Amino acid sequence: MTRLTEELIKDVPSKVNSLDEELIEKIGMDMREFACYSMGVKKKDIVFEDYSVAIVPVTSGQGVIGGFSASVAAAAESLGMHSFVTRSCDVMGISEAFSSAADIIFMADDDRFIALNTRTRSFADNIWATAKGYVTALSLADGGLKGKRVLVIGAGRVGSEAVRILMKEGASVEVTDIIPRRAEDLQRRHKGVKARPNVDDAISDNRLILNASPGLISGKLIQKGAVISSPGVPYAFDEEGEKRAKVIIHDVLSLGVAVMAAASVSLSLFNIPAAGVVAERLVIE
Ligand code: 2YC
Repeated sequence: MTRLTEELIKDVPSKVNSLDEELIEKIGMDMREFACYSMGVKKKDIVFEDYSVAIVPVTSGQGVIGGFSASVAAAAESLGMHSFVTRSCDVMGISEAFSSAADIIFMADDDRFIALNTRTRSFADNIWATAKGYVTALSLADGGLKGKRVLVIGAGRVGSEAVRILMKEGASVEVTDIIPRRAEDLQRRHKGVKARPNVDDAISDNRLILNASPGLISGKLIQKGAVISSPGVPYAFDEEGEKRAKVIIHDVLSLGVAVMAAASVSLSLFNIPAAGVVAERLVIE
């Protein structure tokens, strides 16, 4: 997944509310309801207001991204959770989160971004949550995906997870990547998945698209009436693409965070101790 930058996320806190309106228009529900729906629970099942959330800045590797913790906090807050960014980073920050009795702790290093439930020890992973969220959004935007052909652009961690989830939804999946071998690997791993060596042809041939790539996509390739769910960062579409597509669902961080929040909470509802939701395979520690 693309490493976020301060520039890419600078508008997240101010856009969380307009994102709600956008979601209602595109998929018929706000972020809070969508987060519950993506986890298969009813909006009333999760009282987000009951949860306190700590975000711990992590300085390892390439270090802290300016605004990242504040953006995650704003996304959690917009669901109704009570969130705060710890004053300290790293282990000191984790101890601060625990001594503040946070129910959920969000933290990200360069490789993984998780939401850890301190009560049930369950956790949700951002790669899985992003794939799950954007597949769910695509399904809602087009009235279900069973038996429909869907193109996944980008065979990276989110794209690969999206292929697996789409297969479970009963979609017939094509995958394309600028490195053809990565798409072929997924074709080998998932029976029935079709690798498309030519990215442009694959895009022109498909009305339903899940774009999990960091590349820009020429609008001339987009089918009229295309339904596109696009976690890919930075935003991939030009004016022509926006004119041709029926709907494009995209945001930089909030949707994945919302699904992580619902996952880290709802697993405790199912009372599965010490379980992590990594790509829907419950990892029993
Ligand atoms: O500010 C901090 O605490 C940094 N350690 C955060 C680093 C996040 C790196 N990951 C990403 O930029 C993206 C995220 C959207 C999730 C996965 N990759």
